[in-house]
Amino acid sequence: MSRLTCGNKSLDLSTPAIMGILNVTPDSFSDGGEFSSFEAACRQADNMVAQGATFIDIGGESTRPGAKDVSEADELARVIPLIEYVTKAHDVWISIDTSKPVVMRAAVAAGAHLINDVRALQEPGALAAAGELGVPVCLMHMQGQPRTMQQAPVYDDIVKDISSFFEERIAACVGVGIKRDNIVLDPGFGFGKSLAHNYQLLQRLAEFSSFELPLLAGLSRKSMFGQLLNREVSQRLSASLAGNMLALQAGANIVRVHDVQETADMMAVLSATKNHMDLS
Ligand code: 9MG
Repeated sequence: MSRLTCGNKSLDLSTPAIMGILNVTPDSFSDGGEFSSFEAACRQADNMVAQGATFIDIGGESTRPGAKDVSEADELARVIPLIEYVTKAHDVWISIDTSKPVVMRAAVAAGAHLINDVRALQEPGALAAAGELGVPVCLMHMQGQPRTMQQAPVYDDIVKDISSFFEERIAACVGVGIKRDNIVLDPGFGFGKSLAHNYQLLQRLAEFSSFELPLLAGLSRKSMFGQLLNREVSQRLSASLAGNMLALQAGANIVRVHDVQETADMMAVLSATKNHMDLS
């Protein structure tokens, strides 16, 4: 059974959990800066908790293809007040979406429980910081860097290549004292993957169950739906729900989404189907 622990907090992931996305960036790829004011971001956190989010993933750096770098000071100024607000207002898991060790340390000091790093703790000092902080980590696979990652990504066998990366990063994490059970794996949909790679990954997602670690799927509103359907970001809800449902059926334990209420409804249908004998 998958269980994450952080201090006296413990989360059983045998029932899948929703991670609500809260980007506080002026240029984030899918909410387009909608929550860049502090008040709006607080209300969005309140809504996501009320709608059933187990995690609120707070990020101050956009990782969309071609996004500009953000300074440490700007990232801290965006995320720390929000972490402080959510810590006080809600009993919810807070994940900090960052690759910067300084932000990791300040975020955990402010109340964050999990480090969600799209660079899988490969930036200088990040691995050591995560080891010292002792919180769960999510290791995401990305081929290349956000600025260039969509320029002709290549794999021999996408699942084997990502699995080798996971093995190396898990060993590095365990080496600095992170408990293996506190590692979440994420194949990184849209991060250095072609359209065909993304759909192959979704089809083969269950193969990552061999790690016996929680699996996170980040599919919400991604370009793999926009490209397939020729839909703008705001028109990708149905496709995101379909993708997340497939991911959950393939064993995903956490889905990272913008649309918490709609995802919770979809998950209720999945759960009722799985547990129909408990229904009257
Ligand atoms: C920050 N971020 C953007 N997309 C993501 C994804 O697919 N997974 C994770 N873990 N983080 C993401």
